Amino acid sequence: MRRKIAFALAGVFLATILAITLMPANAEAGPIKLSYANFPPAPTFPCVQMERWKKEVEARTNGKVLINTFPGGTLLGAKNMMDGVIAGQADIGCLCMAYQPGRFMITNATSLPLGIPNSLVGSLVLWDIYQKYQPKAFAKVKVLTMFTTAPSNIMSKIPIKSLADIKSVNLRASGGAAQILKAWGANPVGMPMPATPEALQKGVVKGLFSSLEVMKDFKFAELCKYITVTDAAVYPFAVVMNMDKWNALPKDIQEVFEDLGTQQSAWTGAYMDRHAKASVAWSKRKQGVKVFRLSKAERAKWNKLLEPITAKWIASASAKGVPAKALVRDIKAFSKMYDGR
Ligand code: DTR
Repeated sequence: MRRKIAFALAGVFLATILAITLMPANAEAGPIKLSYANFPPAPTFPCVQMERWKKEVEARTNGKVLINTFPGGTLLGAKNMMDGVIAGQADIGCLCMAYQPGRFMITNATSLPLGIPNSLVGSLVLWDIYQKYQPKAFAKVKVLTMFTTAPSNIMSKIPIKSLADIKSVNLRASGGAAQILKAWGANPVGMPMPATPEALQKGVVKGLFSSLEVMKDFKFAELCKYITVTDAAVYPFAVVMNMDKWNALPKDIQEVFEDLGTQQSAWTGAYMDRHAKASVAWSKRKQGVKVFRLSKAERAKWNKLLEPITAKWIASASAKGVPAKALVRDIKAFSKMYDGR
């Protein structure tokens, strides 16, 4: 009897050891955890799209992947996002490419004044441009998605209805958009978006040039009581992942991320367009903001001043080896295609 019990116990012991050694490594290690850094505050659109992506990834991988999000520059800031992800300080990061104009010349061409009508079209155009041209600037990372803002407009503390009104006014803008303001005679002051609330409060600038959802998300409508509709240029964004972390992902997880690339671009574009409209409505209703539309004649004058910008950019970018002419042609053609014109 004793021997039988001893055998049975030995059997259980062996089975347990076997079960432990044969258990797949992943089941022991638990879910794959990835950090995702973002530079602006949580309620703003880059972070809203980040939370949406996180939710989709966690659902589509049945919890095999967990995304830890870090909004508000808590892990990486606006200007060290790309290098921070390359160095592995964050696994994933969201960056505004316009803040480093020389580094991302190909994708930043989408911020030229080429008439991209909205964020949905801009986002799909940018994603196609990235895929077609495969810029070297992204060779050290895996690009998960790209999207753009809605077109930029002037938000200001003083009414701006004409070129005379905008002359020498300090307005905040970044990247290529600064040239647009300069062409209109304003005095562009460059800084990333998270630095703008303080600059407005301190009076360093009298307004800014950006997509209009920021009137609500940053409460700029409390200070800027005027909007001048210019619908002039979009700002491009990218979401990038550390290359080693990407290479270490199982194939089925990589597929989930890749499937989300275009979908996330379109989702963010549509969200941005909806939200910019809601922000203007809120600004008018709750904050008494006035919206100016330039007369046809005035608008023609403003547009005329922007014409040399693209030609000048083509000349200087071509000199640096960028296929600038083809790029501008493609951006215009893709934009028409997605806009259904
Ligand atoms: N227009 C760009 C980018 C931008 C637009 N909305 C937000 C919100 C949060 C951060 C950046 C942006 C800009 O003016 O910086």
